[in-house]
Amino acid sequence: MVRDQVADFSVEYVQALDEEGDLDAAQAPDVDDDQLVEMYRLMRLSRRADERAIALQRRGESGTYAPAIGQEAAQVGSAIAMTPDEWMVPSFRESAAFLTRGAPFHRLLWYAMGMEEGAEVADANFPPAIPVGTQPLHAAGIGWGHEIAGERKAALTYFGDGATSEGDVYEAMNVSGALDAHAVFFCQNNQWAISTPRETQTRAETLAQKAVAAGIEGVQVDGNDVLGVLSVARDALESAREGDPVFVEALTFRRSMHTTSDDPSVYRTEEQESEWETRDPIVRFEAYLRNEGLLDDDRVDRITDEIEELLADEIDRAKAGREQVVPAEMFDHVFAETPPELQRQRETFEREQGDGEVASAEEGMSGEERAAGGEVSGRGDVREERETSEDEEVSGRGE
Ligand SMILES: Cc1ncc(C[n+]2csc(CCOP(=O)(O)OP(=O)(O)O)c2C)c(N)n1
Repeated sequence: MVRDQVADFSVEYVQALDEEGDLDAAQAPDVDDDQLVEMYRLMRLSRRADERAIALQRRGESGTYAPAIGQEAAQVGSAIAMTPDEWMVPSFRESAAFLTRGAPFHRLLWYAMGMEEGAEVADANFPPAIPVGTQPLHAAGIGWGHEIAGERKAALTYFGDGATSEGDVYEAMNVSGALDAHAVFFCQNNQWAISTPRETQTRAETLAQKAVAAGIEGVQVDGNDVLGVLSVARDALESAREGDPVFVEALTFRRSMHTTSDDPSVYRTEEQESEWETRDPIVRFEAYLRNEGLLDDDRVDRITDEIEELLADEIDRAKAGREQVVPAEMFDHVFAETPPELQRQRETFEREQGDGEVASAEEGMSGEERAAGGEVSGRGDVREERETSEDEEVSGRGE
């Protein structure tokens, strides 16, 4: 009888900046001073943007929103490692990653407000995926495309710990391994899938080891350490660009609610929350930058003021755009050619909507214009609004 061990694996854990803000030089990525401060600004921008989005929802000015509060290091550190023309394939919680990639905040708000314009595919950013764990398949497809085309590019997809229990996620990793897809699977293990804790999500000791069965590399990183994440994401992207996909598990914590429809106090304790408060990604990074002499009170105040001004402006843009929306347009972007049943639904919706201003704009349209998406529909105005904002570089990245 033969009885041999045929497989053995381990999972590496990476941390560059510890909880006190001390840097392990051996793990530190190469980043210049301006980039360091920019990463700090993006993390602060993202947190504040989420706070403002929650407040808008509470005032009834926006729909459901999924904040990334607590996950800024995981998202900023990974998104900034990508080149602008590499595809980001996000879930519904990637506000910090969007802002890092230059998406304007008003577009995230439009999405939360239920506007089609917020879901536009722009600047190599896929729209947020609401069905849990479906988007890694898209990244696998894009990544396989890069392999076929011989392009040195990679797609990076974001998903949560809960998504790793979905078959789609494993299938995406497996097919990527088999076909040399240029894909990075970036899991933000924020400890909760709504009310399901990580402990009951899976019996696997790490989520990163889920890569083993797919035959691809898996690595764990301190997801509240922006420098560690940057370092790991850079390596993962480099590897993926060569046709070797990587699974990254970023250990982090969702500090806030799952979405604005959720109340975490129902399922988790204050002790759990305060334990992670001490590992806040922004506090740690700020301590490091202050130690390095890259931040002081004055600079922090200036960054705070700039962020407040930028967000106030973006919220005004979001609201102005919302005023011009024609709700019936939600039917126009489902199929290239609207099938008769959907057209019937659209007409019923328009008839029953009874919104004076919108109805009169719609009444002014011929059947042909309506079928064509309608230049007179008001969408043109929204587009103009968006173009203006992009021209003026009112984005997360612009100063
Ligand atoms: C296929 C599918 N099943 C269930 C849901 C309902 N749902 C929305 S978010 C969520 C939990 C997701 O948790 P996780 O993947 O850890 O991501 P997180 O929200 O923590 O970022 C669930 C079950 C859904 N949107 N899609």
